[in-house]
Amino acid sequence: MCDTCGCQLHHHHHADPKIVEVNQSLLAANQKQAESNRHHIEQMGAVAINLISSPGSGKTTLLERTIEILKDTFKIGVIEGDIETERDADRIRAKGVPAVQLTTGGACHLDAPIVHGGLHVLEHLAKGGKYDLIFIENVGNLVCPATFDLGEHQRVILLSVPEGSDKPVKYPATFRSADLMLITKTDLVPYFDFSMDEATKEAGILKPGLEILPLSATTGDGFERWIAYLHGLLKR
Ligand SMILES: Nc1nc2c(ncn2[C@@H]2O[C@H](COP(=O)(O)OP(=O)(O)OP(=O)(O)O)[C@@H](O)[C@H]2O)c(=O)[nH]1
Ligand SMILES: [Mg+2]
Repeated sequence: MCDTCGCQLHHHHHADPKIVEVNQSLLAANQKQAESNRHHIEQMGAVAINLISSPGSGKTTLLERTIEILKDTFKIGVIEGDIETERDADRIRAKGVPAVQLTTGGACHLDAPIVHGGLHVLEHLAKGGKYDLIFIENVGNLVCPATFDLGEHQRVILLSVPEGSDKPVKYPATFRSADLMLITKTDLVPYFDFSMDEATKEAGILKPGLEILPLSATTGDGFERWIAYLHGLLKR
């Protein structure tokens, strides 16, 4: 459970009933805003992807390489969530793509109201306000973001090889909420005690049928399947 925002308090059996009530109404308000965000994103012509992982699992690096490959094919926009700093948005802008940095001022996850503000800014950064693909990079955290729908169409969870293959079992709610799981930094497999079998099997138990793609943003290994997945989303 998260001390900053109290998210997932509603799952905590020792919680004060008053806190549970406040939390449920907060989540209901979030859900309502998320539906409105989804509509707004569709009005902008786009499909949105919410990227969730621990800090440093490779979200921004994945985006940098993906943008290099796809920026002449699709109109891409990025919303970056961080506790502080414009660093990740600056990395994306350096690739020539519009990026909005949202800073949460301490909170460990993005929520739908803050993303709503980000969508309006992103809209003004593109000609005609139109995009094909909007990536929302969540605050690095494997617990809190799972509870908050941002209005995305797809939720992609990254697990990097150095974190260990036990992470799906240890953070089940997050992996259960995934539409796709990326196992990142596969170039590091020789140096870590990471079991592809364990990670894949456990994630598959939490979310039967979950698609899992291993890749490396350093070598580009596995990117064909990731790029094909993105093409598939846009054909729907
Ligand atoms: N070896 C290797 N390193 C990688 C790979 N992808 C990312 N990294 C490194 O991992 C570190 C963290 O990468 P980021 O992309 O900043 O991670 P992030 O998930 O955006 O981090 P936060 O935004 O802080 O949560 C950087 O030093 C990257 O160079 C990869 O495929 N292989
Ligand atoms: Mg990042």
